[in-house]
Amino acid sequence: MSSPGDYEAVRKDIAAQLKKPGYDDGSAGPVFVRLAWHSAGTYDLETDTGGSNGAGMRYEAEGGDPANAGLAHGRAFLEPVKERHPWITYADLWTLAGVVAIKEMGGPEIPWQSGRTDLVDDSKVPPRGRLPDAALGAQHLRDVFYRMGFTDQEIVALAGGHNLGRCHADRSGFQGPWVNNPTRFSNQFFRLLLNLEWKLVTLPHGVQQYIYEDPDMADEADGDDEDGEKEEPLMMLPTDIALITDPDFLPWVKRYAEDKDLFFDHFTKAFAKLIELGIRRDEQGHIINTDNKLGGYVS
Ligand code: ZEM
Repeated sequence: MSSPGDYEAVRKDIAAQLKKPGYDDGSAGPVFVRLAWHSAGTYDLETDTGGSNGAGMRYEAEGGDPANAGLAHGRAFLEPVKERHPWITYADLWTLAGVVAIKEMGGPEIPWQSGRTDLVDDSKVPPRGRLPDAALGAQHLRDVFYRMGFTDQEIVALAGGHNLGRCHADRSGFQGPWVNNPTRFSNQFFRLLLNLEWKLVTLPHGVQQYIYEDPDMADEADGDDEDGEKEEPLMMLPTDIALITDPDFLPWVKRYAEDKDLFFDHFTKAFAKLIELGIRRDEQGHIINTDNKLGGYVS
């Protein structure tokens, strides 16, 4: 057990949890990033409710939201870290895990501050339905992200999170990775979004998504490449395609596709803002609204 407040020790243990042979693409990193984002993405500016403070996903009311399907894997992967550092709150652990994973996968260093507290019961978890629905379009993205206080530019930057990980048919209904190397953070998502020909397909269970099938794959009748590994088509969600069909999102996609440093800079700022939504701090960085309607009582 580390001494309370030794976040460096926690960071090291999170990093040590990333490698997961046999799970997805061999890394827990992407699901940690999604866990951090979904813990925060419930924020509603108008009522000042939701957000990463509280860690409400431990309760069925939030954890069982179909939008959070699969995130139990991420939470379970972090249990050994919580056991070694029992003084850290889940709300801090989940946000820190996202930040550490991004960095370890080649992404930027995102500023992170501690002090979130965990709800003691489910009476103050945010209502379901606040997270985005990938089957919808640009208006829906604005409805959801403006509600949190984000701009069009920040929406596009944050959507760059889809450089990482994959969709799972048994979680969201969608299937496949967005990029060739889904455990390496880069701006490839934006380049592929612009440069490949995306074809709308209906999966056997009725879900619609966009795919790109590498023409070289057609030669390999059994779908295996030379290494004998399964090739699978790259994919885009309907909401990802909305980023190139919407005239106000498209210019940001183009800029991030051209300029990785700009993308990293804007992603850093937007992600740091995301995990601080609903949290107010004093000059020393201490959270001053731990017992407001967000909940956030120390457990
Ligand atoms: Zn995602 N995301 N996301 N996202 N996301 C999925 C997976 C991942 C949307 C969405 O519906 C989905 C952001 C924004 C948005 C990640 C990061 C971030 C999946 C697949 C869906 C359906 C889930 C599954 O089947 O496991 C929508 C509509 C978004 C609105 C713009 C933001 C913001 C993110 C972080 C900055 C990541 C890393 C994954 C991959 C998770 C994994 O397990 O591999």
